[in-house]
Amino acid sequence: MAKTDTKGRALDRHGLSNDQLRAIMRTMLMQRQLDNRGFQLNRQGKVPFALGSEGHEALQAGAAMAFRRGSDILAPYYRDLGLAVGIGLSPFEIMLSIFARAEDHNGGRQFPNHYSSKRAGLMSFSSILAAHIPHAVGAAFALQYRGEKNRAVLATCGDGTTSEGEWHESMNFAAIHRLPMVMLVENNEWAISTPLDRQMGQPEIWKRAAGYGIPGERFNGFDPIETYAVVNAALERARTGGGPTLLEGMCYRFLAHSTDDNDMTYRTKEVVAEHRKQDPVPRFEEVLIEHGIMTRVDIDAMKKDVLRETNEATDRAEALPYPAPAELYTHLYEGAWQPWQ
Ligand SMILES: Cc1ncc(C[n+]2csc(CCOP(=O)(O)OP(=O)(O)O)c2C)c(N)n1
Ligand SMILES: [Mg+2]
Repeated sequence: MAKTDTKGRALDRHGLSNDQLRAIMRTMLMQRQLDNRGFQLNRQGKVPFALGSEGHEALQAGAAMAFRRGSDILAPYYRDLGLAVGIGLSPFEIMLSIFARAEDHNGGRQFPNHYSSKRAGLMSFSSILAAHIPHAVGAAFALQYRGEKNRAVLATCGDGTTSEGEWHESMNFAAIHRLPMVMLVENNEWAISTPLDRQMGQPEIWKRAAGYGIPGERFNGFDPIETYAVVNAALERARTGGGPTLLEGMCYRFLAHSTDDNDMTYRTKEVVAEHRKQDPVPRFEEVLIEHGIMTRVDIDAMKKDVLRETNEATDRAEALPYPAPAELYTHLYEGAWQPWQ
């Protein structure tokens, strides 16, 4: 794993322009702001549920930069707020989902934080762990079957999800057919209250790639540039007929699993504080300042702008109506059929 500390060294930017590096910074700041807003709205009693993704910012913003808009497909999981924003969902679209308003892409009927967008190539998914991985494999198989070159599927999940049978079956199938797919595992060391050592006997998930006969790699998910480089190389291999890759990005879940979880029942404040020292957001701010890509003034202005956009998106979405009760069965049954008929 490369070092995130770049002090005194030239920045290995892996071909990323200054504009792209600033875009990564903005995605990370937006993710954190929207994350916090979800928790605040929940505590204000305005939304029933929110999921945090603090600690995953660098991993998701770096991976989003490697995603090719307009041709790649993203099969994400519920903690992928930064990936959703990074591939082009607006804060307003995120807020429509969190508030479950009728104007939301899913009509306000999905679980909060379960965004989808046909425009952005973001597949709809469920909260059932690993259920979306066979869907991702199916999408990759369709690309191959139709001979659609230069397209790939980026699928993500958490460390705990790799214990599911569907995960293994999907990896096996993807490997056999050399599908254009990247399986990106966001290893945050926890599956709600289950730590890694209660989840698997071999804690290096990337090593399972050898068992499938595909390339595997672990990387530092607190470093967005390293993440970009690794995910980009794997996506490029997938797009050009080189088959699937298993990637494992190391990060940490700084917040509780969700607004319904109290993490102090299974870990201590001290342990979390120790991991917070690696917080990828201030670290990346320092990297950009150190290498003259942004100044502290630029970053503060960016934070203000992100807050303004988040506030506007919140107010706009909150003012909109819920789906109408009469719409309850729309899209559930074929045609105009209703279950009481
Ligand atoms: C099939 C299934 N089993 C259990 C759950 C309950 N559950 C929801 S999230 C979660 C933990 C998942 O952990 P991980 O895959 O590491 O992702 P993280 O939440 O850490 O990002 C569990 C057990 C579920 N949603 N689906
Ligand atoms: Mg986890």
